[in-house]
Amino acid sequence: MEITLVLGDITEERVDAVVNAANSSLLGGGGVDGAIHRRGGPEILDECRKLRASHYGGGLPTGQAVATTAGALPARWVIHTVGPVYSATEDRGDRLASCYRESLRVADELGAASIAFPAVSAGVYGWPMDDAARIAVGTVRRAPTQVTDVRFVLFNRDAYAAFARAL
Ligand code: AR6
Repeated sequence: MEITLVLGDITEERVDAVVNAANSSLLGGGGVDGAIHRRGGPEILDECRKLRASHYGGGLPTGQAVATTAGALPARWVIHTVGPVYSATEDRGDRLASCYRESLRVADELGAASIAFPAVSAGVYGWPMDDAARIAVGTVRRAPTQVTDVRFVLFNRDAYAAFARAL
């Protein structure tokens, strides 16, 4: 597996699967989630609504992942995962690691060879960037997966620097 760091907007990545830092409603939000739905168009939300009506009536649980079309994005699929909200008093690192493991497991089911991850939980959900990067890189490196091209797409220089330190 080759791991690459990219400074930029994840919606522009030409990969098989782009990972969305969603919330359990799967019905959109701000940050990466907002950008993916804006740029990918209404097909993504349509599939998300169908998932809510079928498998995930109560929402997608934290740490799990599920795929939809990528709509108008250059990618083929969006893999939605729900990161944990950061807590200073409770260690939720396992749940954050699970987002990366489960996203790669779904990517394997799809037959994806390349995947782009944002820094899950490190925006609105408040995770300190260095710790989020350490968990992301460590988990992906150890994951049993067929994916050969993993990109972490970071939105600003501080995030990029944190992932570079973690690598
Ligand atoms: N490309 C790459 N990274 C981005 C982009 C982009 N286009 N936009 C933002 N980031 P966040 P979370 C970075 O808040 O913390 C949503 O409302 C951002 O700078 O998107 O998991 C959902 O609906 C940060 O470093 O995700 C949930 O309610 C990282 O992506 C909630 O936010 C993650 O920030 C999820 O919060």
